[in-house]
Amino acid sequence: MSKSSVPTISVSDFSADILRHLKQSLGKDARHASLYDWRMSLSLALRDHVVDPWFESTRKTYEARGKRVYYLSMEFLIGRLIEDVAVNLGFDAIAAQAMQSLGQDYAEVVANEPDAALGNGGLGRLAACFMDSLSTLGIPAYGYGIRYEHGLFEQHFEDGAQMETAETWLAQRHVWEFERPEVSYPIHFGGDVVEEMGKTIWRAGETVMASAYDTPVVGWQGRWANTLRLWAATPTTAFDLESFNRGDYMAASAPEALARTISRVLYPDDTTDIGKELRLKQEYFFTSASIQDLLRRFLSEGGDLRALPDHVAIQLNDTHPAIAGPELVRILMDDHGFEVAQAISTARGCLAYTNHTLLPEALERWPEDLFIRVLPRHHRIIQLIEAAHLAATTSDIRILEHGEVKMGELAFIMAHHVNGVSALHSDLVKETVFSDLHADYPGRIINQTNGITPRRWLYSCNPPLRNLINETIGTGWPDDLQQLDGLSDHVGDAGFIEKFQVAKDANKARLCDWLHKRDGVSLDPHAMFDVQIKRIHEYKRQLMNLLETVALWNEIRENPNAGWTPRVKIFGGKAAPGYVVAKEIIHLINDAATIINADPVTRDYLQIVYPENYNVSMAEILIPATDLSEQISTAGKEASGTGNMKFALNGAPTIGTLDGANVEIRDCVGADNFFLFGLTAAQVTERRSVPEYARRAVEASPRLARVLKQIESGVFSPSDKARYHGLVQGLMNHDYFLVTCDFDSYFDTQRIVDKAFADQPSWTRMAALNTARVGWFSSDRTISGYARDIWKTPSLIASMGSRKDVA
Ligand code: GPW
Repeated sequence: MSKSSVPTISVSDFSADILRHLKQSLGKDARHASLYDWRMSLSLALRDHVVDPWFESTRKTYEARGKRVYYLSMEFLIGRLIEDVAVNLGFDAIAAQAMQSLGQDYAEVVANEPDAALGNGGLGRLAACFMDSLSTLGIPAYGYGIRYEHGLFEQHFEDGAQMETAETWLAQRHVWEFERPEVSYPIHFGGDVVEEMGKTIWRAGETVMASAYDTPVVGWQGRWANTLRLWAATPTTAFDLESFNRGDYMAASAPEALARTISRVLYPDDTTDIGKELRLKQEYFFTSASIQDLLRRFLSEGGDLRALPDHVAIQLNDTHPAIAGPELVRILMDDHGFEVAQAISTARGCLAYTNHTLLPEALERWPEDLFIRVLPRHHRIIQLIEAAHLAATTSDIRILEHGEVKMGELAFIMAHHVNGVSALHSDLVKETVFSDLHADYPGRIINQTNGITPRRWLYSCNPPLRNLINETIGTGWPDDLQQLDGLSDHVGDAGFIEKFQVAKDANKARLCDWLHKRDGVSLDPHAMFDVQIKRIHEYKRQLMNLLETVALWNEIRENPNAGWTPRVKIFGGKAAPGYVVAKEIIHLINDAATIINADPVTRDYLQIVYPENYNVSMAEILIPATDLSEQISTAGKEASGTGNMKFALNGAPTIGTLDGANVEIRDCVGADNFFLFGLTAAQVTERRSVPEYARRAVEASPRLARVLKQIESGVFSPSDKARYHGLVQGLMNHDYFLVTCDFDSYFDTQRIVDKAFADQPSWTRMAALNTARVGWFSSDRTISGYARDIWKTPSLIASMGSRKDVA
């Protein structure tokens, strides 16, 4: 790959750019500028330097006449962009110096940017990492999604309970995007389907417009930039003048309100029940707009639709855009005269599907009557797709069954490849949810283990470690992460280990400052920072972590002078607003924190903190400061996990189960550098068939029985002693996720962690080996795998030259 990391601008020139934007774009001078004005000016000055690589990439893509990747995703969990752009352009040091020369605190200006939180968790963040890697690798690609007016809700705690308020990132101007008023498409819903002169016609009942907003996504060293195109819903006619003139003002603005509702808000459910009509409309809205857009692009270049699969690779990020199959078939048949079989095979040639979960409650199914009401033409096309599938195989798997439309089956049947997101998960996809379809279409299911972008998740979020790595193995690693292997040669060097520890300590100090400023909370920087941050879900077992914390509290109280390793248990994460049990778990963690943190006997050894409103930007502070990474899901339930990779990369060993990508992380870092516990996926399945397995596990563990009794009897909820009665009874009677069965193994392994942490040099060596050995988990490696095995798209970067040539 071409290497050109030398920024092409001086600090004084860049400062002048910022001042020019302050004046011309913000209408302020330096004396009157607010933090917001400075942030906007800096962003605009950076954005100017993205435009040339963006145009150049577009031109190269056009000239190559090759294939483009279209990544369709309901979610892009982006976070802030200033640092991302500055780092990728090689402008990070210059931007900081320029702000300083203007009398501004760079970190403060950067932190003024609201997170773009257009996603719930792992699936959305993966899409954002993939966009970064697609650009870094120079693969022509578009991300397609929804421009939600309100991103993921903001969380705050009232007496320990989660409360939600609307997120309002678009209340301020979003500087990174370019509005494209000329790019808009009609999206139809409802109505009926009629036959007229041998033609099938969909007479829609309702139409909204999808309008494009483009954000350039620049890759490492500015060598390439792709586009993230997000769709906003707008009415076909802004205003019903007739109603207005009658004086009916509500009716006059009704069409506008109705249309805009579609892109109003991100559904806050992460791997939990969904199935609302508006959600189906959102899915079809952005999928149809994206398909219309890519077809327009293809046809405008003079393409013959029969050759579409040679030019278009559509990746479905889970089943949320699975309607892409029927939509493409519909357009090929109804608008371009394709026969059914030809339309289906052409569409399949373009489509691939990524499965991200085996949890039954997250596998999308729509009531058939609702589906017919919203998408009558697509329902008929699904019947045709199902018939073709049944005719071509000996299968008895259907898409339409028991009055439901099964989107997983639809996506599978319409895709040329289906991939899981970790080795274990892909095996389970073959063995469980899609075993029959796997037999019908052998070879269709493949694996692409997830990855994370090392630009955001090491270079940018962890300056102390970045600098140490640079001085130890050079600066080639951010786009070739396997080079971190080179650190292995240094872990035997006491001087290197010392420096690694200094870097970790600096990150811990940064977290302490941040938390103290934000929440007034003080932490002991010498304690082990034990961190579990992710969405709150029963299968992720935050509850098991809390139970272990209470057990530890009990034991410290009984024997305060036993030489305990001080720990801070840090939790972070949101619960879906309708997920009652997850909200109870949050409440319990906060209640336990109140009691335990106030205990003078244990105060020096144990503290619980749960900062409100966990998001991408908080992760960027927490992860580099972490000593121990909690990846403790019930084996077989976490498809991959990606936080697990971020922690290991930043030098935090894992305590975890053999689940998702934990398995591959452990293979890479070595069993000695990973704290394994718990049942395997096979043992989990087996255990569930044992009668009363939870009750037995509790009876066999006095330690656990005591903790459950404390919680149930109101030790942590003195003002409402029955508060956790249901939660504890639920564990005793159902415990589907085997918290009780894995508890002892988890507790015992935590005591091994205590001992290991007490030997600081040896712990730090383990931490350094984690960093050295997880280079494989770069999303560049993942995207290379998709490009090679699924899309068959080459990189166009070699043909592009260095950034200097294009500047
Ligand atoms: F249910 N994931 C997620 F599969 O964050 F669609 N949200 C979701 O709605 C789903 C999956 C879905 C996560 C997985 O839980 C996690 O294990 C995985 O690492 C991540 O997707 C990216 O593949």
